[in-house]
Amino acid sequence: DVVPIRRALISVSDKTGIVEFAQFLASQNVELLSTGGTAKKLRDAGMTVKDVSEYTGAAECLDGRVKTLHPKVHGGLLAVRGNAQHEAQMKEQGMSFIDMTILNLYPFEATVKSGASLAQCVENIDIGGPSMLRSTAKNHNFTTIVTDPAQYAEIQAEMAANSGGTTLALRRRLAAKAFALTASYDSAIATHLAQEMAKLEAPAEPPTVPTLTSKVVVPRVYQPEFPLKYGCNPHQKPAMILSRAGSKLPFDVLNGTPGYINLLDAANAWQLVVELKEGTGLTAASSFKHVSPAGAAVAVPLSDVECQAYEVKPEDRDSLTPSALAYLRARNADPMCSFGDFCAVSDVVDEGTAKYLKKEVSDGIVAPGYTPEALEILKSKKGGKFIILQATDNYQPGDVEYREVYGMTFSQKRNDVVLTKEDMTKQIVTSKNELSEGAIRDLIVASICIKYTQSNSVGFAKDGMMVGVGAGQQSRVDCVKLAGRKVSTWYLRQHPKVLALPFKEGVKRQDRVNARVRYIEGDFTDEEKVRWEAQFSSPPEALTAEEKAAFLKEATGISISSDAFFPFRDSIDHASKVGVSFVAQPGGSVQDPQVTEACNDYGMAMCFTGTRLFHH
Ligand code: 93A
Repeated sequence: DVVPIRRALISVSDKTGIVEFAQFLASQNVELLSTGGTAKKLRDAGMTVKDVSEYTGAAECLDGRVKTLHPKVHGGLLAVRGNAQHEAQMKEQGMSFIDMTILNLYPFEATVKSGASLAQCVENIDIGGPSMLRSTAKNHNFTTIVTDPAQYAEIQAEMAANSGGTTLALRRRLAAKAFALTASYDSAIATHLAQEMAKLEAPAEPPTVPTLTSKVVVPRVYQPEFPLKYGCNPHQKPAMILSRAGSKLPFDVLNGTPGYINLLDAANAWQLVVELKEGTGLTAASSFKHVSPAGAAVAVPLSDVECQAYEVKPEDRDSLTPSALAYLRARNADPMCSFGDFCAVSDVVDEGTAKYLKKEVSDGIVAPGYTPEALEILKSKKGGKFIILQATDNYQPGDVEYREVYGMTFSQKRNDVVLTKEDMTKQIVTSKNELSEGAIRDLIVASICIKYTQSNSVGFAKDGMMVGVGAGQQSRVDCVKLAGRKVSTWYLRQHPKVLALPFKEGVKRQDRVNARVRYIEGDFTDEEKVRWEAQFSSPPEALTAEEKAAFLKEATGISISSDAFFPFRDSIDHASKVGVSFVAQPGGSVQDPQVTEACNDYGMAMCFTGTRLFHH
């Protein structure tokens, strides 16, 4: 795999060490081609070089913008050695093999740092250099790309040790470095141009904006939108919401005063329902607490037992609109956690949904619109303080997101991956390799839900509804245990003894929710038990461990999705205890075979989506 170097093209902006390296190449009988400034430097040192323009027959032009952009250069670099057709075409067009390119790029970042004008910076965007770099690096089976004076010594040593040739290992390593270089070069250009744009769009002077408590200076790339009472905590003020200069916010505030965490919830809850609707074609809703979903669901009809467990009167069931149904399901994944939630609905909120919401303790809602009746009902909630946000029509967030933490500004491409049926079915790795439409829908629901859940996360779904979300645990198996406990509680809420609990008149809705959960958990002290029993007309008989176990055995057909791979089989072992039949996860662990075997042991079907979904 050693390729001898017979001809090299040298084109460097940073001419450090180039004369010595070129002299070494000449000593190995390498013919040297070179561009204007580089050729002059080498000739001044007494060397013989051929101008690229002499080789191509095309003069350098346009102030040097076109020097090496010529088929004879790229053909010489890209031709596959030993390919008869390539070689015949080269001959026809008078091309010669070029075996090595030594280049470094126009100093774009140094020009920016020097405070040069935008025009000067733009002139320092190298076009020909990266093109040759890519051609040479692509064809590294035969060609060697040298991009940094720091590489000269190593290459010289390698050529000396290999009779003037380079090894494939070295050529491949250099090619990888070269592509990394153009990636960061282009990213620096993109960042600088975006910053220049923001400067153009922002007001000339940074405005000072009054907040509720004092004044803040707004960085130029932002424009102030509205003040917040405080940030994450009451002592974190001033606080405000800004938008990127030149763009709008994704929501209009129709009622109430949203706080910092409300808006974080709204941003996540809204994206989640939009994607759920796109992914399933069904109306969707979500219920958020502390920037993770307590529940999320699509509008799938309720069974009789569910109606009882979720306190839906039989006569009301048929009049539930899709929005009301989706929110009712989202709220009933974990109604204890959903207390004081921020919710999102994918469709226009109607009177039925508003009436249902009115009964629940909730902080606010985001939706694409509200009927006049719904708006009136919601506005009267919470003494008029219920937050109502309307999502902006056709809002398009930027492709890149920025966030500042402790003086560091992070930027990343937005997580705009769309999870579809294809992701759930393209790589099913278990012996059981068929998924029903319902299972596919539930895996999509669970996967989209965890995309908006603080990591690590796993989520369980059944009948288009999340039935357990495990958020923000450092170990994956803890997520499974936490969410698995929620699944058991959700399921046991449908136990006949739970449905029959004899609540006294006047016990509030949320107190009934909490009392049922305590009944299922069953771990009262004597004192707690007395207080708990006071809510009932007669003391309920305990729900025994045996009764719970027998009932839970009936739970099956549940789907689980994980935001990253399962590192051990323990998560599957735990999932098997709460009726899991279907699993979606990215895959990619060294223990994938053991995890797959665990699924096979329990007769589960598991698909690898190939997409990690960490969220912070
Ligand atoms: O202006 S370019 O974008 N167009 C070209 O065709 C071209 N060819 C080489 N930049 C081009 N180069 C760059 O010129 C190289 O990447 C290198 O940085 C520089 C070397 O120019 P000189 O040899 O004239 O100093």
